[in-house]
Amino acid sequence: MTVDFVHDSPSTDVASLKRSIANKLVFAIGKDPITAQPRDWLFATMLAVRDRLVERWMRTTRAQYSQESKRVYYLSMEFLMGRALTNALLALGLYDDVRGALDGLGIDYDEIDAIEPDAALGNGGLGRLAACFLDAMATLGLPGYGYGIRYDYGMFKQRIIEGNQIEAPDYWLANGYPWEFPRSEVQYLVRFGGRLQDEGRKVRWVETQDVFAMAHDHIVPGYDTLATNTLRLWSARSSNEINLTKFNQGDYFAAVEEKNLSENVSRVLYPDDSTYSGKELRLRQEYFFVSASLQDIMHRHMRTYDSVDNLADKVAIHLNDTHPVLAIPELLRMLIDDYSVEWDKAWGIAKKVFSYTNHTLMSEALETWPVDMMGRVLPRHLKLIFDINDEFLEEVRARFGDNSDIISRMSLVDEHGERRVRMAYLAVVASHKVNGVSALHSELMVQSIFSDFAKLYPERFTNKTNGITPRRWLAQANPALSSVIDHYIGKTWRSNLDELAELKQHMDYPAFVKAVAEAKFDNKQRLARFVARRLGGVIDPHALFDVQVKRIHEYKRQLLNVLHVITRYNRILKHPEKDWTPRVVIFAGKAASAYRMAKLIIKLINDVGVKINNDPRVGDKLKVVFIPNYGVSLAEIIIPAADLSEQISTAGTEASGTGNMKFALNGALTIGTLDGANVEIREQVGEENIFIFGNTTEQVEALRRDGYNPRAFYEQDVELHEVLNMLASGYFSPDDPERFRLVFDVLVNWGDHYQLLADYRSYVDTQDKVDALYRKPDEWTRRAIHNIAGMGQFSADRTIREYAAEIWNVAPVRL
Ligand code: 26W
Repeated sequence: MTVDFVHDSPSTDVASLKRSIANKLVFAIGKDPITAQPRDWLFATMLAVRDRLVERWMRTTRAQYSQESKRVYYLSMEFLMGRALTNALLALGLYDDVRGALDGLGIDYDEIDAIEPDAALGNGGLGRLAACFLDAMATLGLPGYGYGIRYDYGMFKQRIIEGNQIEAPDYWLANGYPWEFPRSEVQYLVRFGGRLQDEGRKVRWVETQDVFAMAHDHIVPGYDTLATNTLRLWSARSSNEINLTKFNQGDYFAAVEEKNLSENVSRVLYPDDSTYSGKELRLRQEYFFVSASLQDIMHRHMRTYDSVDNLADKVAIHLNDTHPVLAIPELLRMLIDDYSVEWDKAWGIAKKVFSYTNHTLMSEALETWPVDMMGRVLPRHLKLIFDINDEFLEEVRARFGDNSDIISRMSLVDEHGERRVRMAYLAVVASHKVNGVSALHSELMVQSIFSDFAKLYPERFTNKTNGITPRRWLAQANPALSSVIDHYIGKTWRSNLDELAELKQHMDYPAFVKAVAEAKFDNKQRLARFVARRLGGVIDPHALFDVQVKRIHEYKRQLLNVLHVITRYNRILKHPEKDWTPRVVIFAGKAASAYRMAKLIIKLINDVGVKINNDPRVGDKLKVVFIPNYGVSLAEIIIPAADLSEQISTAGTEASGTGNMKFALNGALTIGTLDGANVEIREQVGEENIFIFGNTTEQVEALRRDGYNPRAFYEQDVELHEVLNMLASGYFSPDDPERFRLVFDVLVNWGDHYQLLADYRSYVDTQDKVDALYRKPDEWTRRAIHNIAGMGQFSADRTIREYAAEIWNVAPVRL
């Protein structure tokens, strides 16, 4: 560019920040400070801070172009970003300055921070992992792009009314969202339905119903680096504004109806991560964002290189679970039909571009789309999948012989009953790497769902143990502990988490141990205040805070936790004179709206809480709290306050878990099974610093294989017997004695699929050991420090470095 282009680089001293915020309030928000509301100040501050990111963002993008960097595109249906403001300020190193600037304007930072809406565009672990990965990619300077959907409604808001979950819509965009840049000039046409016209090698896809995908960009700041990445979210825009004929005939509603229908595709996040439901709108959502993203990727590539020949050298596309797997036939479609590439070459390119992460082994959550439906919605893609399958099954025959068993087991199309496309198999066949998310899960993955494929493509399967970003999950969520750590080992752990190991050297300084304990106590007081404000209940920060927060699922076994709570209650009633270790058992989490058992578990937790919390014989010895509306921002308050982290899934069911890492990083001790990443956490912190209980994967398997009789546990364990009888007899539901009969039946009479009763005794006995240790506060804190010190391995930076080197083959951009 030769034109003289001058703009003001925003300064970052307190006085300039103050002026910027004031200017934004007046000129961008259009508010007089006399009448400005807290939200006006929040938005003004966000805009002022965003300004400080834009130049870095442009520099990063330019550097990627000029260095012809290979880029990685992380395709995910979910990004659970949470709040953006504090994260950006910490990344920029401007946190204290902006606080000061606001102070000078008479505004309390904490007050405006608390009203920033969470970007809650995800369900749980998979969505939050995507957000942590974006943070790590930016921090490492990798050219990483997130692509997803800009849902109008994110994860529903949960209210608890009379102990029941009530869902309310999360219209997070209601007041606008100053963090995003709408790009109305970046729109791609996405087509559905129609029919195919065969033209030899190419196929014409005609008479489609079309919708535009419009880009919205979010800045993803790297921590303590100029590198700044992009999360691009697509929102649906009708392709035919309104139907003018109908409009002119005076039927205004019919005229806008079509527009509304086509824009529905980005309306709402599916709030279910437990069961695959096979709804057509979901298929449309998946294709919608995948098609827009691939068009965008191809557009960017062709602008620079004008050839598809080097696509695999410059583009890596990562599939976050199977939800974006339609990217595979979509890339083939574009290469073959739009760029006239022949099949073999197109397929060869695709197999180098894609990689895929599996996040669950549970069959009920694996996506399979009816052939019928796919044929209607995406006829061209179905045909391409059949073509892939033909070629793939040839390979299977060549390797295993013409064995019809193997062929039908491995086929991308399940022919039993209604024919269905197996999306996970398609992902495996088209990806050069397939990974699980913990050592155990990656191992089980190749032994179970992908065992045939692992024989055919052994080099393809690998492990990438999950990680979390220490910026949000320690620096931002836990300033109290962060400043203690800073004092002893300096501040650079934020981008090099392995340095936390140095904390062990200070273990013998009583002042250090005391400071860590005090930070925990501060955080417990902070949570107690929050609970008092929100729920009106009083909890004592001196009690042991025993915390289980995550989606409500039978496999995560919140019910096992409840069985222990009731056991403890019974013991207290029998021996009120004993010197009990006071506990507050804290739950939070959402249930999928159609998941009846999960909702019943929420009701049970609340009913048990009402009984115990109001029983004068119990007093402060035991309290049960259900905190509504779990999400990223609530996690940031709860996790730093935990003494004990409940990670108690049936061995073999939790792919990794990432909450487990967040708790340990914040100095909670884990009580957990040998499941997911718990196994690796134990290796890192030492087995004396974690409470492991229950059956191993092998033992769980053996019980399933050889016959498991939960009733025997019910009959033989006196305490368990009593607890279960209380559920069945309506002890906790006097208003409806039958309410929890179902829980009893599921556990005692209907096979107890997740084997709670088999692990009950071991769990309860281990909880006794927890009590004993908590009575030695210094010893407890020392073990907590071992946990903090052992978490270096679980930084998302480590995980992303491994993906970059071993899967994506991408390198940092030089700035
Ligand atoms: C199609 C319905 C559906 C939607 C989402 C089924 C399954 C999912 C996700 C795969 C569920 C999920 O979030 N899995 C979690 O992924 C985390 C990140 O890898 C792991 O830490 C958790 O163990 C795993 O449950």
